[in-house]
Amino acid sequence: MAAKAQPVAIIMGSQSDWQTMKAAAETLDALGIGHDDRIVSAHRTPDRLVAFAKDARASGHKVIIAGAGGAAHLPGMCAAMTPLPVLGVPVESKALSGRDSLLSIVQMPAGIPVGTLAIGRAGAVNAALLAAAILALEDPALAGRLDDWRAEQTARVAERPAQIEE
Ligand code: RP5
Repeated sequence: MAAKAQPVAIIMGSQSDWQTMKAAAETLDALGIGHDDRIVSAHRTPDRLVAFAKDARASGHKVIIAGAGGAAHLPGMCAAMTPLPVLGVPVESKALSGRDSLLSIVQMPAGIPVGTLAIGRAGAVNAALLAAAILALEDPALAGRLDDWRAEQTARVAERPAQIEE
């Protein structure tokens, strides 16, 4: 029997990106959203990228989160080959602290959008939350879980800072 299609695909250019992208996976888990996590490199596995992106919609995915660092062509190339929304996460690079990743992902030509998030963990978490918000448009139960997640986040913020010994 074929595996159940997951609404979100998380793709990343390298195993080294998982340290960042697992924050997206954990956030989706917290919201009860299924995801398929894959290493798909625009440069090292271009045929895998083409096969994945061209089949993504038929595979049942609804949103793609794509994380990459350095010359981060993965989100844009993926977006070029699928009509699904693609959310790009710039992974922090060693050489340029992720500025290279950010600029590679954000400066898409008009006509092929990539929703670009912040560099690093914040971007990965927010990509998951944005994916959840997109899916929640047609899923009232998920919309309720997303409301709860945000309310819990608000409740965790103290009114005053804790006094920490120096
Ligand atoms: C990119 O090159 C990947 O997305 C990763 O962020 C970066 C470095 O990859 P590794 O050399 O660590 O495999 O393609």
